Amino acid sequence: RESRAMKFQRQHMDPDGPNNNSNYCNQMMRRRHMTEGWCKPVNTFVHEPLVDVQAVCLQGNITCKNGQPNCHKSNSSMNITDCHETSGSKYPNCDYQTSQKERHIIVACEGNPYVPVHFDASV
Ligand code: PAP
Repeated sequence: RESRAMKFQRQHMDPDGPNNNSNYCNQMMRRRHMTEGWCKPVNTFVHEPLVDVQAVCLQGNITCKNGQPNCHKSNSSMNITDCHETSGSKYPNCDYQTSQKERHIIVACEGNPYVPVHFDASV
């Protein structure tokens, strides 16, 4: 079974991207299996080395959106792509708007090793 840490990497890590293409989210949301059973409405991909994203778990500790205490905000801004489902999207034809940004990321971390398991926000 897929661990939470591996699920985070599948859903949120794309160190070599983005491919500079307005179809990025349509392709990646499908390729990373987030359009199976439903269209995941919002998802962010991070275009930085995995070690740099894992290191965020050692950076500023903050409260998560759900009130849990295990969130961390990156010291540096990172290259990300936000994917938002469009108003016309209808499962199984999931359709997304692609927006590239440079933001600080906030992730929730768990376990030993203490690694990212959830993408909370970008600021
Ligand atoms: P996403 O939130 O990164 O988009 P999601 O598929 O919702 O991905 O999975 C987040 C996982 O992190 C959840 O575990 P699960 O896959 O076993 O359901 C969720 O419980 C876990 N998690 C740990 N800490 C938090 C937190 N502070 N806020 C939200 N989810 C958290």
